[in-house]
Amino acid sequence: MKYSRRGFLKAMTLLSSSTLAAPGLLVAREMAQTVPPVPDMSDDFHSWKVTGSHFGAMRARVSGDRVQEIRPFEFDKHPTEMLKGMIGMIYSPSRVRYPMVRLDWYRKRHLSDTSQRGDNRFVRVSWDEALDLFYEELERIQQEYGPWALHTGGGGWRSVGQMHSCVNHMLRGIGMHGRAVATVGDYSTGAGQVILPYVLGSTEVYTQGTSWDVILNESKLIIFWANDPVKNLQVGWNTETHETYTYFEQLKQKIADKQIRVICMDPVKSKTQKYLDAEHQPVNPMTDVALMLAIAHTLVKESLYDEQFLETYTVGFERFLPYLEGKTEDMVEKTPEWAEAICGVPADRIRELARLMAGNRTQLIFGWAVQRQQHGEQPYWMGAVLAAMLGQIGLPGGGISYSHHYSSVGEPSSGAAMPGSFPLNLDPGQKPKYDNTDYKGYSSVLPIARVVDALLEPGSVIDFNGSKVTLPPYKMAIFSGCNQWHRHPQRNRMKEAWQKLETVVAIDYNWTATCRFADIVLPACTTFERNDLDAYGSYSNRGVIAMHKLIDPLFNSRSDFDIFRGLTRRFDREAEYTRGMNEMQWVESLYESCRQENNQKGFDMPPFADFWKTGYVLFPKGKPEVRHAGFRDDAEVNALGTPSGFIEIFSRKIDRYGYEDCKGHPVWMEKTERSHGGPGSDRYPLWMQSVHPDKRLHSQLCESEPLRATYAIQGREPVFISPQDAAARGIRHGDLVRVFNDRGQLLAGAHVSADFPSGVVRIQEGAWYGPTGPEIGALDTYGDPNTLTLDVGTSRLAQATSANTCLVEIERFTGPVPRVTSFGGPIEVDTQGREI
Ligand SMILES: Nc1nc2c(c(=O)[nH]1)N[C@H]1C(S)=C(S)[C@@H](COP(=O)(O)OP(=O)(O)OC[C@H]3O[C@@H](n4cnc5c(=O)[nH]c(N)nc54)[C@H](O)[C@@H]3O)O[C@H]1N2
Ligand SMILES: Nc1nc2c(c(=O)[nH]1)N[C@H]1C(S)=C(S)[C@@H](COP(=O)(O)OP(=O)(O)OC[C@H]3O[C@@H](n4cnc5c(=O)[nH]c(N)nc54)[C@H](O)[C@@H]3O)O[C@H]1N2
Ligand SMILES: [Mo]
Repeated sequence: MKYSRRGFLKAMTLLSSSTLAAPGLLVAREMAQTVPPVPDMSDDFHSWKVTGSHFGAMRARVSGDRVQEIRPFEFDKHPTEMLKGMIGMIYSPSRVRYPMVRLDWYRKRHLSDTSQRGDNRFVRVSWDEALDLFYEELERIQQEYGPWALHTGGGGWRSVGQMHSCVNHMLRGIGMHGRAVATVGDYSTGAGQVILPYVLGSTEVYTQGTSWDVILNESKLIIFWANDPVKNLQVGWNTETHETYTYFEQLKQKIADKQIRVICMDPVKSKTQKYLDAEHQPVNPMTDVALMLAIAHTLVKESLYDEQFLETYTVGFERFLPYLEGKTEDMVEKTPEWAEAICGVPADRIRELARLMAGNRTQLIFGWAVQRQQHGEQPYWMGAVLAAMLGQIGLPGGGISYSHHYSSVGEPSSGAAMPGSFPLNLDPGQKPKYDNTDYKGYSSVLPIARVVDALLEPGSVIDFNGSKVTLPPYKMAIFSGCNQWHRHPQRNRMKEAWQKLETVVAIDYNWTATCRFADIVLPACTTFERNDLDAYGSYSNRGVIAMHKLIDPLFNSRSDFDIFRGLTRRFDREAEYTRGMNEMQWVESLYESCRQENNQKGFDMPPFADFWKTGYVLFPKGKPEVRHAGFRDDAEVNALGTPSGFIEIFSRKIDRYGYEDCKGHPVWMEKTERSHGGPGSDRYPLWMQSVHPDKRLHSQLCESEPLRATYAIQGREPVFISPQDAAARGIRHGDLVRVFNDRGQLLAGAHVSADFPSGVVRIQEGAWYGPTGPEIGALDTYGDPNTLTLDVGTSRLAQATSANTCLVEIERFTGPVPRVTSFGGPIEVDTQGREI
């Protein structure tokens, strides 16, 4: 029964030696011979500048100080369409051109009328004046209040580049001055990364998964559960390689050849389902736990579950089984008929799914949207329980994964070291100017999705992952490398909260809504306007990519490094901040440390000058791996990081917290609002999902006019709606519509599509917020879904975002059509408020 990992690796070598790496270093030149060049390359292509991005590596032709053309890097076999938006991003009319200060703040500083925030009237100032104002505010906050009064909101999708990573610059720069309120978790996997360590012993969401080579050879059934990898693998956390698309090509073929069956569990026909021509299993939104419970119920009733696996590798099944059988708690048996009424999947089909999963080598692959909703911890926990009952965790091509749609997880790591980054912390021995650790009883760290609660309910105490958090009423906030007014739910609630802030600083290259709602706005330059380097491949460690500066910073923009040099100079910490090095010295030193480390590991890297000229170093493909194989091999030696060391179907720790919204084992819980007959659906019958955009990275590239023109409808963000729901409302494809609920209202363009079932609509996250005015409730003129979403924590456990729990109604818009206010920057005024 026991599976030996070593035995498996040997078998792999025999099976697919051609795909495995030869020992030693595959140097760039050899690699070039095995990878066909991009077909329409011009002769001088290799002399074009190289750079990296979330969207992939690219080469740029620059002449006359202008980026003329951008093409995918020659090793990228599956470049994203988004590259077509790059030039439009650099030269967008929404660039922040000059340091700007909000009119009323300019007049009255921190005593300004904060209800005017968002009216978009700004006064242009010099860099010296802007940095003086910024510095004086930091001084005032630390002297009048203390570290609890300052919030540094970072941790978003700042541009790639290890030297210029802007969040690091902000944290180190501000950190030299004083302490602040920090955040923990993120908007992506807030619920998953908290629940899974209790269940599987690691976050799972950011870990390398079973290699695609293994899955393609061993799996007979793959379930993409709430997952659209073909859409979401277009971008990566570091410079994306798009390597995993090759496996999707192979998977498509294997489906056609009937070697592998793929089912997409999703309310919507996803891009992945359509690309692969896979089976679609529609499921009502937010009801996956009910479906999984009924599958588990069938496994028990038909004796299809792996008792021996549960016995050997898990704890707590005996506490879960009575719930499943309706003998405890709600006293409801979780039969397929019970589930059908909730999730909409016919009972017989549920039984069929259970038999299919138990009868085949089954790989469950979850996406993340399903945990970005109320009780988002539950589907992840229940997924793990289901996988444990199937008994295939740790087998090649079996078990469960929560990361295969992200940053080319599944392409094994080369094992090479990647370059480090500009430090975000102070150096050892360095102290902030205000070395004050007195937070006056408030928590110094907030769960990230609760940062707005802190402003609206200051001083209140909330539960979080077994501890208590006292919300600090911070007075000043600094945002860099994130777009808070895109990523956080419920705009009108944010508007109310922002009125409590005395001072807001935003640093960005784009005039986002976060800038519009700030007081001091500082223009960063884009990643194309500075020199840097990046990891090529976030998990595959495929290589190191040079990021050549293409053009000088446009307008009055500066690199984040230069911005914080200027700030730290104001309190005599510039030399400590920079360690006395300039941009290129930093880039070279990050490269050289990486080179030294790799030399010790047996990976050769050329001297810096050669690397900079060639533009890249590539490493060979890594060895395939199987997630949890070591644990399966020997559960004692390779115990999981859970309290028991085993998979926890029942968690005594969570049970002891006593949270009614996250109990000791996974359970089905009704949501505060839910479509398809759930609460609130009589007033607002449509579930709005705000998934990740196909042609943007969140709000990035929304400003790119050529790209936006490919999907906008009447200049607005599309709202996807089923033909039935559209017809019932007299809406036709291309109509301007108003989408609304009690939380807000927006204009969007109707995109009628049969990919959507009745009761489900979609507005992709990241559409730029553009209200008609600063007042609460104002109509959003472009279509930011977070105008409508709900800002509550997933549960007391994770306190993560619940953006995908959201009901709306839609109607044809017939009134006078307001212009879109989202793009094009501020209204520049003089100090008297006269428009310039
Ligand atoms: N409704 C809904 N909301 C969601 C989600 C959802 O699914 N539904 N998803 C959530 C998720 S998973 C995430 S990760 C978040 C993403 O939220 P964010 O990470 O905040 O989103 P981005 O739009 O990528 O914002 C990055 C900002 O950094 C700026 N920037 C880029 N490079 C630089 C630089 O070099 N210097 C400076 N100073 N600024 C720079 C960009 O211009 C942009 O404004 O959104 C969350 N919000
Ligand atoms: N193109 C592109 N790719 C990206 C990003 C981007 O902005 N653009 N962002 C990156 C980031 S930061 C992140 S966090 C990831 C996000 O990765 P995810 O959160 O996994 O992605 P989403 O696109 O929001 O949703 C994936 C699928 O979940 C389905 N879904 C939603 N709710 C439910 C439900 O209740 N039940 C079921 N069964 N299915 C449901 C949706 O219909 C969709 O097909 O993507 C990354 N990749
Ligand atoms: Mo994310």
